Amino acid sequence: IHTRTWWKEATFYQIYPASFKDSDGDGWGDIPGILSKINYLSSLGIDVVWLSPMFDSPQIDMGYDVSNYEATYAPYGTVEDVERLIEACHVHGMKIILDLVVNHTSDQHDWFKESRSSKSNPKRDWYFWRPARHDEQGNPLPPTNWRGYFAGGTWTWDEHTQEYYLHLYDTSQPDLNWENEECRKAIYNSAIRFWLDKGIDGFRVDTVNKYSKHVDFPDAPVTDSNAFIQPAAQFWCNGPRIHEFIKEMNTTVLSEYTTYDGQPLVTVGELSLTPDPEDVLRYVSAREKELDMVFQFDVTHLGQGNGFQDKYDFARWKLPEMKRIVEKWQAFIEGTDGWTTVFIENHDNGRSVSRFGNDAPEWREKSAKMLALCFLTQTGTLFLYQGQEIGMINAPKDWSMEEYKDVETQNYWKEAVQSSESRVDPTCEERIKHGLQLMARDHARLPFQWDSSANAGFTTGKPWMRVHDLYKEINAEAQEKDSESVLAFYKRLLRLRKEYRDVFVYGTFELLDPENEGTFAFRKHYQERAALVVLNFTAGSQPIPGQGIERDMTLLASSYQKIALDSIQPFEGRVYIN
Ligand code: TEU
Repeated sequence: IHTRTWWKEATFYQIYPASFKDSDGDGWGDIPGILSKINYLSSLGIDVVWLSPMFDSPQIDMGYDVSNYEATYAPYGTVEDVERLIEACHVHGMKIILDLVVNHTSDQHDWFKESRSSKSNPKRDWYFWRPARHDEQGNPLPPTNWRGYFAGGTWTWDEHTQEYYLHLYDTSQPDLNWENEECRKAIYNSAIRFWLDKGIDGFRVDTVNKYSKHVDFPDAPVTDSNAFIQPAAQFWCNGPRIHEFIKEMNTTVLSEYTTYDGQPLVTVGELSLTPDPEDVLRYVSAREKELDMVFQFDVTHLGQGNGFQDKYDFARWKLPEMKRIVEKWQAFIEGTDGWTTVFIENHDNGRSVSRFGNDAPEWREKSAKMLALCFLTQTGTLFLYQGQEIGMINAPKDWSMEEYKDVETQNYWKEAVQSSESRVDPTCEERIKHGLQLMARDHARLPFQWDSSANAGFTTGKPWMRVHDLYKEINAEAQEKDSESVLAFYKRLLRLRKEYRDVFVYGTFELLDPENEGTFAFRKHYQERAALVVLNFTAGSQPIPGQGIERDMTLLASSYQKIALDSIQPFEGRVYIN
């Protein structure tokens, strides 16, 4: 039995500052814009706002490349604006957490500028600098053959000091050297204490399992004979000192603080590339005192190709795979002292309706409600991403690739075009385009659709990213007035999730009919209380899955107004309770 804690029952809502609400017409969302929507947030029924990076940044990776932890990106507002937002959240009974992005900084951060200035600079060792190797012909080679994220290698040559520096992400995002104690102290003071002292209630911890690398820097085995760079995550992910670092961060800094109302802070780590529950438990076991919970990405990986190189090469998946994944992480909390998270969207993924449902006009609302039923009834801490609650969908397929702004998208796209042009893989371009249309990170970054006025009411200026063509059909204002809207449905379900928290937030999970490819059904249990969730993931009517609806069950919520007893309609979802 899990002890009850505020953050287990809380619903978190992620705000992507660039795309939420612009208050001054420069085309970028901003903090005053978020403040102007505080009533919208509190009326949704959420408990915690997670604000994606609003720190100063050259925005090569949309703020996940921080150039100063103690300042804000000017178009977003000022540090005082953030203080006002913290205050406003608290006044409305909500908490607020920030992103902690400390695996790397921007190359524009003063620390890196100093580190890069000379080999003898005191901050030289705050990043990873290594000399070139040479092949048999004497040509320079990077220190390792590692492939990182964003379709590239992990080393960039620096002319000035004639060495390479390490970066798992873009070349503009050098990795901090957590092996260096002074560097860790600086991280704690600048990125963590500075904001905790301003009253935030915790952190979403970016790339939390990448701080420790194999610093002997071995080469990765060659699995792709066409390329120099090779998948190498085993050398830079979940490294030898990772648990020591996280424990230190917790005991020396985080544990000194509480939330604004005197409760323990909350931490949620981003834990990619860690599919094994035993490995995950080491991060979230309550007795280990590392993180409260982590994001685990099996669900959002559905459809992504195998491995890094093929991320956007769409791979067909079937519903039983999703069920097994859900079952795996629902079962995770049983018999352990670790907690789990529940989510289907964030700023790094395509919209769930387009990926897991159907975004055609006749099905998109149904799909959004069905997916809401699927995930809002699951055990764990619930995270929603802005726009999910109004059923926002992917960018239209007829947009050109130039509308996609994300550095990862652009790099994968370039790689695919080159591959097709050089005839190494002539169909690559078409395939990757399809994958990006479904799964690119850009889809989640389109401006929030507030109303049917110009630019969806997001900005009076020219939006940094194109607004969805369908904003007149899909927007918050219209849905506020419609008791059958996706938004109204989310609000209702969020209330029910609270009212029946025993079974929804803390209950145990039982998968029914696992092999059925059209429908998803599960039961939740908590002592005498049981809930039954039945969902149709297809555009055709299906028989009720499992053993049917038991006598003692009554309908708690349904995505259709009229239901049938022996069948479930296209993209219909229902939840029953005893
Ligand atoms: O993502 C970290 C990450 O490693 C990925 O697993 C992430 O899921 C991937 O980028 C998806 O394409 C975090 C942030 O969420 C992401 O936006 C940043 O680009 C990245 O860190 C670098 O800071």
